[in-house]
Amino acid sequence: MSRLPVRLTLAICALCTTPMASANMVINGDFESPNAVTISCYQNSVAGSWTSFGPGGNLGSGLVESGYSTAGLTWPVARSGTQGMFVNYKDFAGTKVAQTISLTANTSYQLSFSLAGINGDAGVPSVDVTLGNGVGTRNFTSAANASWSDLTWNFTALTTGSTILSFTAMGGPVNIDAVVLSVSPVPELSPSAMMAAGLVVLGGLALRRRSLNDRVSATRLI
Ligand SMILES: [Ca+2]
Repeated sequence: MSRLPVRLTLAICALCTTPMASANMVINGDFESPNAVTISCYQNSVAGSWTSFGPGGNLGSGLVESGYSTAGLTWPVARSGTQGMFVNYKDFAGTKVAQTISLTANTSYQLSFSLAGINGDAGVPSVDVTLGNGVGTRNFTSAANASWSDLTWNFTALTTGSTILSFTAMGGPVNIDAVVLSVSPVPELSPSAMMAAGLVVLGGLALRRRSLNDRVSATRLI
């Protein structure tokens, strides 16, 4: 086969692949349940499948309604839906939110979430995201205000089993929303691309066969 058809085949494959959809492995990743309207912020309790931790009272972490405001502090408008998760200062030891998930060895995942601070608080929002199964911890920061940063972490699990996904405050108070954990997209060849690639390969084979025939004919003439 000539080299040109091979390159064309690869180009078509690259252009026509489509990523496979993968479900969100995190339950209640947008923190919309339970309803936070009547509890505002500073909850230190189980929220859906998330568990929020902290010393208690108004020093903990928990669901916060969109745009909640008090004492000169204004929380961000929710990145998704009408509420998010608030995790207080690192000085309030153990303030974090966590959920148990399952990972599979040698599988690549993508974690995405949004991070913001609070208008009126100068603390830098910093959060450690931690996973077991050989993944480890990665730190993320956002601007010291209520503007959301959309963040992504691509990683590969080394072992199989359940582990805890946690977000721990490492600086100023943080807000988290729109958490999505999914298996990394795997390119999948679409039917039309497979047909186009097949035609290119067949064309290349036909060209090669004709070239060989021409050479054989030329040899006989000599
Ligand atoms: Ca939300």
